[in-house]
Amino acid sequence: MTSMTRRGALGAALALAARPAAAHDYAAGDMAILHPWTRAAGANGNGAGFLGLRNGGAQPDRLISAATPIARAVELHSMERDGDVMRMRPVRDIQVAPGQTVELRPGGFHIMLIGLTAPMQQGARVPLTLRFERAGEVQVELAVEAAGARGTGHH
Ligand SMILES: [Cu+2]
Repeated sequence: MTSMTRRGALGAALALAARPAAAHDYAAGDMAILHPWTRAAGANGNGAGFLGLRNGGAQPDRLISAATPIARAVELHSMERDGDVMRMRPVRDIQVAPGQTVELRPGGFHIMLIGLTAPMQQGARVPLTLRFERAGEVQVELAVEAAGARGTGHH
């Protein structure tokens, strides 16, 4: 039952494929979500979602979870240098102070997509639900960039 539901959502996601990788932004309450993107990846691997979070409100807010139908699990991660290696660690939340913009980007905070149930192909869009403590829930789409992309040049 669950896998059928998942497949249905995935079909809808892939139908949105092949749009140009233009900047695209979303809003939830006072929180702006700036150009969500990810890298092309094969099924059964892992992926990472990147985006900007701009808190235009007067209160602090935090990203507390994310979900997508195309991964078995989703975690919020930080990445820090530990000697010669970069290590990822799950974090409980990603805080955004009033007036602040926090960038989730390669080498830093990211949304870890664990166990992809389908490939993410360059040019496609992948649905992602973000949940904020104050701003609530918002549905966005990750634009799938090339496998080795370091950024999109939009920020
Ligand atoms: Cu990670």
